[in-house]
Amino acid sequence: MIGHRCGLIILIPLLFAISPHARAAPTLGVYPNSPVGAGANSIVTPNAVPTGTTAIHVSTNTSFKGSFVANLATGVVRVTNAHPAGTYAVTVKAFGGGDTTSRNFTLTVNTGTVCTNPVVFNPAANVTTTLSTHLALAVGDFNNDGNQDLAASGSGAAIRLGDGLGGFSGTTVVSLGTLPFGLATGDFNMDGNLDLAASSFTGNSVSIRLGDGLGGFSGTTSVGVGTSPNGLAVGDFNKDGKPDFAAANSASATVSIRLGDGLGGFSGTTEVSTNGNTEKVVVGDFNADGNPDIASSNEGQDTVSIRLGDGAGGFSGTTNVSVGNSPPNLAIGDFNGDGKQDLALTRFRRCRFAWGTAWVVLAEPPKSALTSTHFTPRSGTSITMASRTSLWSPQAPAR
Ligand SMILES: [Ca+2]
Ligand SMILES: [Ca+2]
Ligand SMILES: [Ca+2]
Ligand SMILES: [Ca+2]
Repeated sequence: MIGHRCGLIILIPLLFAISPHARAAPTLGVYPNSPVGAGANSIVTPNAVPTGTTAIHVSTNTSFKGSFVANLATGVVRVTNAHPAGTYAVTVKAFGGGDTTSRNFTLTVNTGTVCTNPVVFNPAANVTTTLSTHLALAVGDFNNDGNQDLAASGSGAAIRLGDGLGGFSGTTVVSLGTLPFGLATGDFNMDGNLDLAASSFTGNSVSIRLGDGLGGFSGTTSVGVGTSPNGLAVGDFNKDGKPDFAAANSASATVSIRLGDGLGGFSGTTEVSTNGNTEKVVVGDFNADGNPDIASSNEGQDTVSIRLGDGAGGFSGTTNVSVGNSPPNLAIGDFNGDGKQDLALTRFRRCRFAWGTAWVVLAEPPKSALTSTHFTPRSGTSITMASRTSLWSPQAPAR
């Protein structure tokens, strides 16, 4: 027995001496607090390059609707389409050797020049693709040149690279599952290049395609979800620093939650019940507890379901907000500037092609006691849209 004890005492320090670097925690430089204009892009450069790092993820609270991507070699964080205006505490998390290291900085998104009414949008050139129909759109900087690019799904995803002046070019079409009604972006393998996720309505799955940072995408990963998935949203639901996704399943009255491994893979079987006919899903933090929540539009039920996240990948609650008019689409924003996240919904007037307004629903206090009256439809807040092409719905494809 004495001999065994002596052996252990010698062996433990010896293991550390043989492989000190295998257990070294990843390092990150210090990031400066940085400003950026609303709707603009920016880069935030640390004072040192990362070491021992195999993946980096950048996150902030769910009010921020732009995107972050970190370069694995340099640690530089690219901020794309920063909005809305506000001050955000940003966390940069490095992974490596089984350890993590975090750095924080403040991103201040400044309000641009205040527009005087009426706001006028001038027509720009149409972007053409070879797809016969267009089912969903996503925006991101796919070739890392600082200009926002477009992905449009139909029979695959057409990628068009922006020139920063409103023009787009390219011929890339990325293979996807059938009927991709939902499209979302994120850096799923955390290599610093934006990737694509697309729902497959008839495949009951979500296609994951990994970006090469040059505008190309590859991979054949297909993640099983519920029945007839439509809308998609990306968030970090278990707060492990790795992007996850939520898929709205229109035929199974659920939202599928799948957790990312930071390498481009997803797992899990969580199905969050909704009020039915679930078309779209968005990620917010409606009770302001720091855990991402989800809201789903339930077309045909005339409701929006709010489900609160536990920060571990689970969701609870039964709140269904009556909004009427079979909302097919929804988006999150703070439309009255009170710091609470509100919802905007498109109206669907039963008649397949006749819609023309967006409906704004404002969140009401108190946040700590969220009920179905928390989100109150406001009369007089409809926004008249120029034409049906201004507000696209997957339930009424162009014909
Ligand atoms: Ca670009
Ligand atoms: Ca990536
Ligand atoms: Ca996660
Ligand atoms: Ca929450």
